[in-house]
Amino acid sequence: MNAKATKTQPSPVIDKAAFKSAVIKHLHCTLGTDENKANNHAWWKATCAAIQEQVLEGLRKTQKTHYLNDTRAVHYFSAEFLMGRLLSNNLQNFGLFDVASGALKELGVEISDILEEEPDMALGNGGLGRLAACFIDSLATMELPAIGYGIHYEHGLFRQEIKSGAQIERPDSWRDYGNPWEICRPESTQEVSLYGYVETKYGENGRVLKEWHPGSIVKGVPWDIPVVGYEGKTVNVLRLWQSEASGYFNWDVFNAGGYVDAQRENVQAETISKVLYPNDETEAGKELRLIQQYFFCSCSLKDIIRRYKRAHGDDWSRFADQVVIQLNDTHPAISVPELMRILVDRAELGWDEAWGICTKVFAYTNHTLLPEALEKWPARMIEKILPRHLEIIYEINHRFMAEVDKKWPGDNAMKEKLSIIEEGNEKMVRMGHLSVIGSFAVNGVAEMHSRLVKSSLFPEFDELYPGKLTNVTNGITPRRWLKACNPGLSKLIDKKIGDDWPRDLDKLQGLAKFASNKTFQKQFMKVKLENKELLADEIRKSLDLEVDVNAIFDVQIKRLHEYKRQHLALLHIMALYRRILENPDYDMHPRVFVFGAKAAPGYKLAKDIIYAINKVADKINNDPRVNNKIKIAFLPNYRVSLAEKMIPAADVSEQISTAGKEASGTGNMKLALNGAVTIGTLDGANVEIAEEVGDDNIFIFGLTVEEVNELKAKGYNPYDYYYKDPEIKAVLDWLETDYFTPGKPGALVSIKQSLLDNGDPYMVLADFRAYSDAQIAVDAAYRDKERWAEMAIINTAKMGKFTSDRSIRDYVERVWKLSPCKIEG
Ligand code: RUG
Repeated sequence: MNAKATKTQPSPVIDKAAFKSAVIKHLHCTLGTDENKANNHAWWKATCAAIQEQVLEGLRKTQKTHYLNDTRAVHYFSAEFLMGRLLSNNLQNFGLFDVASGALKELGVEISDILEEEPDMALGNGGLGRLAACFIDSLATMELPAIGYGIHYEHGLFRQEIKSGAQIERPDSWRDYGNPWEICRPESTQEVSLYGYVETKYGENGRVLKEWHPGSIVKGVPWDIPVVGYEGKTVNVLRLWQSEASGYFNWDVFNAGGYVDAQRENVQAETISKVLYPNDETEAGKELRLIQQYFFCSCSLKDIIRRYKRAHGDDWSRFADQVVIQLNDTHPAISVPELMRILVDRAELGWDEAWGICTKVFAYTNHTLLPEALEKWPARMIEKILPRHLEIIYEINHRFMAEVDKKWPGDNAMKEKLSIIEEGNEKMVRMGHLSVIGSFAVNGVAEMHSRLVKSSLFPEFDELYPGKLTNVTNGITPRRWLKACNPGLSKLIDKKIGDDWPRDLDKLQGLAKFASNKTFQKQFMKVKLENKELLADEIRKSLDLEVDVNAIFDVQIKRLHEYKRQHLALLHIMALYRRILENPDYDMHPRVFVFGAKAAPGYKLAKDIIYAINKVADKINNDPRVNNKIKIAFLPNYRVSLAEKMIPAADVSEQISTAGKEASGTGNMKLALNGAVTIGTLDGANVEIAEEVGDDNIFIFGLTVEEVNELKAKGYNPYDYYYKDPEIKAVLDWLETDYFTPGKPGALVSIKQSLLDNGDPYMVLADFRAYSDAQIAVDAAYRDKERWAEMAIINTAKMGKFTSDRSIRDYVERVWKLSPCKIEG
């Protein structure tokens, strides 16, 4: 009994015949090949070019409409945009996926083969960069005027290879064969100054004028990537800046025979956008990274101002009405003094007027409470690279200190705490404080995280600026994370409740009433099984490992970090293995533990954990005594396109961070949306997922934030757990032997050391028993097929809250105050 479907799929803008001729035209005229000679790569490029015709037409109309309407727009500043692949997404959003697939079939080409040709645009590390990508998708879908601004990295996040169990980093060369989506806009090139010194002059009426004499100037060349909204009406832009030397080479040096020196200058300038820093949640502390941040912020601000001036000339009074800039983390925080510099030094506005504009333009998103991830730059480094900006930061701070003194008269400790400048051996500039002070709104990314931002990270700022700190819970785009990546489930949902859920995810609620319907359960689990078969193929191809699709697919995919506790999962797997060795009849449903994770190259313990997972996998996967009850698959090079294959196949979603450490998580939302049941701590957005799905449809375990803090306060000693729990002791001691690393005793010992001698900073041992008990409950629940199917369906049905459209709606209402702009025609 199917619900009446409301037909709201995007209607194809062209038909199959027209699409086919567009593909052939591009094969011939753009690529200079033909149907007989073309390989999959050429077919992919020709297909991209065919759809790009529609994309560019949409872009032209959108830009014209926004210009004519002089729209207020949000400018999303982010050092990372983890876009993944675009072809399938763009086809889906134009309603052309089936058209393209049919056209290609008639040409003898399988669309699934050519989709695999597209390199991922991996211009981000993880959650933060992928969030930015989901947000620009939603902004376009909701017809909101928006531009994403970032860096056109030549090399995105490193490609991970696993050699003898260990992570090896290889460069990612996503543009080696060109990127069919991007358009270079040399006419909008900007210049960025660096280094040098500041001259103080005196103007009319004794006004102090500051002139920055830069030591170096580089060019920022923009590349535009069109961002197609669902139904293809609004096409916004992601503008990424590439660095270049400002004069191709220095002709004087060249003529004097110094060609190599001249080239060196080019190389230095081009280095700025060469590589993405592969750090997630850790402070990079590198001069080049600060230059990268300034480079893209400066280019973007100048670009925004150029556009504003085209409409408003030198009248700055409307700037804050037209422009809102969202700072994605502190990475773009240097924008605050940069805008002040432009307004005060260049436009010659008074400080108060300039500050008034600035603090109406910027809003800041905080993504972490981890102290090591809160950016601080040495003042002397800023002084060297951006001497004028340091002066401006000091001035902002000086005036802010007066505000603090007004609120807490004479309280020097408070001043020290809140100051942008951290005094110590080395003076540091706290970018978080600068962002809070320079913004009109500050948000955390999940309810619990935002509460902690208020209560423990910035409590005094909350007191000083009531109402400035707020929450916007993260979200994910259902277009990519269900419709495109899980066509089986999408079609089943379309049939059951209609096909308008990709725009209005709350519609999935309509599935809840079928959760206990046997027929629907069978259909739902059949799709899951088919997806598991596809992932099993991938595991076979990638690891030469056979896995049973009737086993529980237990998936943990995220960056590797101690706080995310992949090592808790590992200890539990070792414990299961030990139970089986001790009792061959140990009763458990077969399980495939699937991992995907990259470790920052300099993060030794994270790399050791990857090594340990692979070594334990080698042993268990090949031990006949295990009788296939456990398989472990660590899939190398976790990235967006791999996530799209893993997520639809997951039965269990591992979200096991130490409570209070994961700001939100977004993988948790993607997995639940695709019918995986979460085993997780009360951390980040898990809390809200639990609220949505209800206690019966999630496995929550472990210490709460309050309990973590209490335990820490009274003195946490991991040895208490080691000596008290024989299983914990046994698995930790096992790590010291050469059982998993024959001939190399001690190869895994760093994990034991971190959990005992180093004090177990993320309380893995404290949560181990609760985790193991929750896994026993998962096992029992899975064996009741109907009960499990019901849980899985409820998870999909209750994910409406986590669409990034809702996040964007919250930003629009609470922060940006934007209006949609219809693109006609
Ligand atoms: O760790 C956080 C995730 O919890 C969150 O979901 C994501 C998006 O808000 O951002 C991640 N994050 C935090 N990435 N980098 C940082 C610190 O700079």
